[in-house]
Amino acid sequence: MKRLFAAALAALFLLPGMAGAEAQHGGSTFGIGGVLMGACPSVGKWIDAETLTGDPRYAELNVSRGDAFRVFSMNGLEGEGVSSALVMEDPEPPMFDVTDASGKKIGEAMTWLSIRCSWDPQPRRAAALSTKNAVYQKAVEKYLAARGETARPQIAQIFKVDLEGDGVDEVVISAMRLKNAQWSAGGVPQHSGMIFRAEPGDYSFVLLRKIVAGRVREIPVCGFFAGKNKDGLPPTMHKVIGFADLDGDGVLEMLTDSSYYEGYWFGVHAVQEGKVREVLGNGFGV
Ligand SMILES: [Ca+2]
Ligand SMILES: [Ca+2]
Repeated sequence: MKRLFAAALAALFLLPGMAGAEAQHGGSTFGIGGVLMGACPSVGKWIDAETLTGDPRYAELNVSRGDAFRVFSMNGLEGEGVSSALVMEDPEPPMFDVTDASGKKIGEAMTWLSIRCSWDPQPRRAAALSTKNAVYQKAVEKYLAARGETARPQIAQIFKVDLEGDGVDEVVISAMRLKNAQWSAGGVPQHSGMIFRAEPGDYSFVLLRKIVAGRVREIPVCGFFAGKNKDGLPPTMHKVIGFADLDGDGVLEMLTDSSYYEGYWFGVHAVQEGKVREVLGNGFGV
């Protein structure tokens, strides 16, 4: 009875001028590595940064100086603070920082998630698994072979995470063979840096392993395959940078960083009916 009364009271105060679902949801706004990615005014509705900054209908969700944001890494909540004003300098994407009470920027790394929303965007955490895992080595080898790639599997990251919260874990793998890429001391991929041309046979991809209708399926998230590279393409390094529920439906989206010669791209990928779709992306470069 008490709850019913509270709900009625909330509806009374929140509903005028707003759709019911959006009033309860409150919307989200988020950036990765300081790049404004977009907003979700409601569950499953993805607004890109260009629309968010240009369409007056979304002015409430746009970033202004002093908005409350939380900053997350793969390790969880890194801090809470307020946003700077948006910096709009073409051709760069809109950028903003989040600073703590002492004015210090939160998130030293390039790839942290800054988000403003009313729910917990990280209700479940991903666990990093050993990249030497034989089962996943075999899976990647099979995936490459099916694409006609003869290069041996070279796994960079493996994460175990329950995306939907249905009690069944998904596995997200990034694998790459980029002959001239930069790797950190710990064997973690860093950046494809200033490599102008990929070597033949170079590859880099992110794969979701998921049980769909009782069967294990491998669903591509994003990928680069140089093949013989007759066109002389630079390599793209794809890697996983996080998992978060950005639209408030309780399902985690996959966040990726794709870097290439003088450019980078952050992607937000959602699983929809057994497929993976890039629902939002933003970055810099040609
Ligand atoms: Ca699951
Ligand atoms: Ca979600």
